[in-house]
Amino acid sequence: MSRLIVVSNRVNPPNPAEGGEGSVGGLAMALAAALREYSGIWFGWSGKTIPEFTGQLNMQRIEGVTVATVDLEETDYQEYYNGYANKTLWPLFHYRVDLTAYDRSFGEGYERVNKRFAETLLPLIEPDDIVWVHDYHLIPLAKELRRMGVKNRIGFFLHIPWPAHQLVVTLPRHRQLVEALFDYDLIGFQTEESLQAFEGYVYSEVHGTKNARGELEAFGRRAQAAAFPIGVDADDFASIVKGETARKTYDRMMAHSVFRKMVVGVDRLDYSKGLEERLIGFERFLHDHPDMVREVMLLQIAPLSRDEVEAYQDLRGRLDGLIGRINGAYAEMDSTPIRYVNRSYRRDELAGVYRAAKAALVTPLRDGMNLVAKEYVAAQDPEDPGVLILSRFAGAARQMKDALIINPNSPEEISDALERALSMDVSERKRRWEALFDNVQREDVTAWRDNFVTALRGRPEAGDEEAPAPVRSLDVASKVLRAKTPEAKAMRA
Ligand code: ADQ
Repeated sequence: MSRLIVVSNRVNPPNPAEGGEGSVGGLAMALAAALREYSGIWFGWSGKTIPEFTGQLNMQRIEGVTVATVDLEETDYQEYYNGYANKTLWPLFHYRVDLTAYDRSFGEGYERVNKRFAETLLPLIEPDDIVWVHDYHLIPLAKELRRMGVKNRIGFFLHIPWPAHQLVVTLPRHRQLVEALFDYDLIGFQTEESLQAFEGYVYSEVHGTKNARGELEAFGRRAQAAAFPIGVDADDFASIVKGETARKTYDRMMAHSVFRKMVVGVDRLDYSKGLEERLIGFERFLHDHPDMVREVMLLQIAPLSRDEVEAYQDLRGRLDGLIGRINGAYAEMDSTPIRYVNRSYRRDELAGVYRAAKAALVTPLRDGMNLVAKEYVAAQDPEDPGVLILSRFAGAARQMKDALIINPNSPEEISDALERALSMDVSERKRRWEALFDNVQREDVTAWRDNFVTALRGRPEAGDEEAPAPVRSLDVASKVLRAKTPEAKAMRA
């Protein structure tokens, strides 16, 4: 069996001392779970900076995963990570053109670091390995590896949305970015919507086509593109919620919310997550339902993220002001409507918090998927589940149709959904939760990994009689492969 080499910007191996996970973030959570059972290597940036780049690899074996990391220069960190990744691509791909910085030095830093990553990774790649590259930080990595002669199959998965054509073209050198994607054999997106937006760009901007095998052809090359919605380790989550830490956390949360129903929000502090809109919606709810003011509280957990970037500092200031205003207006001597926490928690603590919450508010303005929505569902008590309120702009909304789906830009919709969630009878809560949990469990992180890896391995080279059958039509394949149905199992076998 060939080895799997996973490449991502940061490498966060699972750490049992932290409740089984590394640092906060959806990608880290997913990859830690995905690599747990796989033989292979996880390669990326160590998170450290040094005065001058050396390309020195640091190899470690952590919890069954071989981890290879490299340090970056301070300029790399500023231009590639804080710059092109977090000030250019992240806001643009989340439809925030107003926050997008188009600075030539960022683009140069991005290319330079991808080249450095490729040079450092090269000696680790063996002929049969397959390479799986993750996220917007590393789009040009395959291009660099191909230049160095790497012929292995290389796949790319984008964890964030692929935006509409009109937005992509605002990026200087957008063609080069898209062309670099055609050095991958397989390009994965979270949703059909992102896939279609990407295809739309390829057809109308560079006059690409789709061939009879369902591959996209452009720039004189071809690549397979499909949607692979990411999931969580649902069974693991459902089991850790029964553990001691989760139960203690649950008890503590229940004790702190006696006579009150707790609503929870858990997000990295990021402008894409719709935190301000959520708070304004909650304020609207308090205004619309004065009788509920003493009966409901919102716990918002929002660990700081990318706090060297100005847009994040600004958001933090606005949230502080908004929460102060709402608490000032609606707090009583013995109750505060919003409890706001800027730190991260262990996974098993979060599980206990989710279970104690009667509703979860997940209100991103744009989100590739949103794993919190899935974790919340996985952590519920089947006999008395809470209600998920979910933005239609989260990728997860495509699969989680039994949530209360809202438009986060509408305070009224958030207010109405809260009222509905908190007064919903147990039979409707159970019916909705069962449908949601069924999906979260079926389309979990293992299915996501296996579907992607199978599709990456699966396409035969022209004239290769020994190779496995080609993935059928991509549209069908992306739907079939991601499911845990007998047909999908047969295709994966
Ligand atoms: P993120 O933008 O980081 O991920 P999300 O999918 O919600 O967003 O994942 C956040 C993860 O961080 C969750 O697993 C959550 O439990 C964890 N987390 C959040 N707050 C925490 C806290 N205070 N303490 C501990 N853990 C915390 C990106 C994309 C998403 C996509 C994922 C995976 O932006 O759209 O779903 O990658 O592909």
